[in-house]
Amino acid sequence: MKLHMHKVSTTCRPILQFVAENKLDVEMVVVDLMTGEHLKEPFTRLNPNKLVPVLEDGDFILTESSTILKYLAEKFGSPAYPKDLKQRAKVNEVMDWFNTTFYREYGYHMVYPQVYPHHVRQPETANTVTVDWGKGQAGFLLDVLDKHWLGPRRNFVAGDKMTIADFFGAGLLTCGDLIGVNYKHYPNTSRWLSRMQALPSWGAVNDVHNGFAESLKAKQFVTIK
Ligand SMILES: N[C@@H](CCC(=O)N[C@@H](CS)C(=O)NCC(=O)O)C(=O)O
Repeated sequence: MKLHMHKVSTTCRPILQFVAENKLDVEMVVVDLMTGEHLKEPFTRLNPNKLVPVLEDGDFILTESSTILKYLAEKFGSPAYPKDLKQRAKVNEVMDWFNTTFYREYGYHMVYPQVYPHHVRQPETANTVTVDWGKGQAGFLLDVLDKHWLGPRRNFVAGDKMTIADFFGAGLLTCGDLIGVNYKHYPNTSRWLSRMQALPSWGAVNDVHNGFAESLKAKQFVTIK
């Protein structure tokens, strides 16, 4: 089984983390996003969307990070994707929330238009409006994460046990590192994220991402602190 990926990618990091923590037998194939390897063949035959990650399991090809996590967890029989119908539905619920509601505003409207040239809207005023909109929505959604999905007593986003929703959510949330987001006003989120960052493989999985965040530190961003 192969995972086509890049370590800087927000949507690859949760899968890399899950694979590393569970020592799964998955070969990593780097797709060089910096040279545009994902924009041309042969990669585009695997994913015409021109996006990583892509999982290759024999002749079975799977895209979409959330789906890949579920597939791997199921394939390797991980308790991090509970079999119980209702528990599994709760994991799916929070993963969908992270993937659509949260990530759209936080990643695509606030973080990426400030960091990645191909996400910058033109003219400049359109970018400003997008980022301001994203920041407003993201502030509200961080509050939902902090008070609703987590709250003062919950250790993990779908209950008392760590699930693939935590791997997914922590990866998506930390794209905010690129613009210096901190969670001072979100104590439950801080507590949860520290728990995820204490995973033995966190440092190795996130080294490229952390290096990128470090390289952006001197820049001024619209952020949440
Ligand atoms: N919905 C997709 C999104 C994948 C995605 O956005 N991948 C980014 C990296 S985080 C990518 O490949 N970007 C390449 C580009 O923007 O040119 C998923 O969850 O897998």
